[in-house]
Amino acid sequence: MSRADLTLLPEWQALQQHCNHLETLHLRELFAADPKRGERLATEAVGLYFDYSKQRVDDEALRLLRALAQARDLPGHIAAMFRGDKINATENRAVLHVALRAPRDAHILVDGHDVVPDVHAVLDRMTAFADAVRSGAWKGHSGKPMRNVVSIGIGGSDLGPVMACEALRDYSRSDMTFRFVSNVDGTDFAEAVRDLDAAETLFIVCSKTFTTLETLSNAHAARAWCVAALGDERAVAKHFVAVSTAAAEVEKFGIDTAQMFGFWDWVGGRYSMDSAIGLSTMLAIGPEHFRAMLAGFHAMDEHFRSAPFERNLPVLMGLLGLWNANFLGAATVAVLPYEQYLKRFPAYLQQLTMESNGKHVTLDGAHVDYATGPIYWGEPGTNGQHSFYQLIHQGTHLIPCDFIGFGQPLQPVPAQGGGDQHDLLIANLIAQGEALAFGKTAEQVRNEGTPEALVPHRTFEGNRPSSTILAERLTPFALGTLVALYEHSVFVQGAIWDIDSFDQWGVELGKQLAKTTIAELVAPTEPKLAHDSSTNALIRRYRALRDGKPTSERA
Ligand code: G6Q
Repeated sequence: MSRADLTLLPEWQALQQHCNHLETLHLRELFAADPKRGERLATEAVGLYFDYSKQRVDDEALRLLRALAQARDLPGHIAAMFRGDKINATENRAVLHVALRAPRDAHILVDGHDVVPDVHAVLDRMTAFADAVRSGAWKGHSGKPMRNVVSIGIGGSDLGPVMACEALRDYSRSDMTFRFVSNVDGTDFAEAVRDLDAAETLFIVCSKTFTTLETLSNAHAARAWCVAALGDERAVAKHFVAVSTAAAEVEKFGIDTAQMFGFWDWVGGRYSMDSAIGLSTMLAIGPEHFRAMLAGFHAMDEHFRSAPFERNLPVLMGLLGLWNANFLGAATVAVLPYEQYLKRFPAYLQQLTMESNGKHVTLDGAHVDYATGPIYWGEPGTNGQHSFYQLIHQGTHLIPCDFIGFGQPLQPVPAQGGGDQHDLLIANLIAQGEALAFGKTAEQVRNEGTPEALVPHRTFEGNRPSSTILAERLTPFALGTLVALYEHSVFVQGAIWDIDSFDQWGVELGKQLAKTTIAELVAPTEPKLAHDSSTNALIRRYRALRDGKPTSERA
């Protein structure tokens, strides 16, 4: 049987049959039949409590999902990743973000070479640099210490550090400013530096390839801004460092490779926040907190590698996501952190999950006949409750939710009438999961005295699945565990779907397409256009709008 024949596996077919049965049952019935369900279908590891009792599964569904994982040799896939096998087949690369957080005494071989000492050598250089900048020992061209850090990068070279710097702001140097520039829209750069003094500003140019259009454009803009303000080309040496795998390109740009922090082709962009790409995070929170974050990642790695599937968090989360996507037909997942510091977490997860598992062919190129990666989106609670939750509660789409919350606030604020506002926050988290699962029957609504005409409008069907993740406090360690949980759950799904979760040909396409179009936009006279009629007209219209041509002359 080819690996493409996932849906022909007996385990898959048994799941399908069992799903037909489970679809007749409401979460109300599942909870009523098992008073201990809420505790039984919950597990805890490395400081994360994971409650999946409000997912529409029973013991048999869970057993069959684990059997499916075995049938697809998930243990073999996990071992292959940790061993450094080239599991990113289309790019012929190992996938070893787990090596980025391996302890100093670990050994992980890529082509016979132990990469762990290389990882720690870079971490040590980052530490020395971060200490120098944070202590003021690193001086700018005019002798001033650095108070502003601007990280330039995009996609995987941006989203992780942006998310981590926001998530760990409470652990950051409040006397330093951290900004991020990603978009090729000049507004992004202009707004990021508007109020900064170039003499106190350090730029970190982050690009694995160092050829990405957006990043190079912004890096050139930054260099011009810095040199113009400081009046000397030589200022670049003190105000620019690079993070890249491409030393030659870094040199070509004009940054001395002595000021380059390296990483390796076995680190995927969206899995790189704990490589040197995280230099801005380390500058913000300091080397010790950064290493605590890595320890959190590593703790989850070890859990993933060794815990039995029954209580393996990434395996459970991955399997439940697959169940929702493939059997219950859910096309999306809402990620709802009840923690303001995690406001960029859904955006970060969008890349992690959708770039990894947004694939339509198997590893050997066959078209899949099952859904792959769902659409991830979300906003922090409680804000979302006042906008899109309506659709989750009463709309026609099934939207499984991940609720994320913490026991202790980082910013305690007394609530009116006693307690802390944090209690109010978490009360909302808990109540939302309950309402989604159990809803409100027409009878309950009637008993509240609701006029008959309004009963259907005020009835909530419930049976909307969700998981809840609770941890004690949002620490660097906890953030590491949380990110690694999602990284590995994406891996679990990719392994079962038999797709390459580590390539991104769709991104490469974008990088190519704009190159042709830009030439047509900037040509002094309109070039001969050979696109479809819509694309041709848009190019003409843009040129006319840009050049302020009168309406009559517009295409
Ligand atoms: C991530 C993707 C993509 C990449 C960016 C930036 O997995 O490959 O988001 O990170 O396109 O690429 P560079 O780091 O090479 O500039």
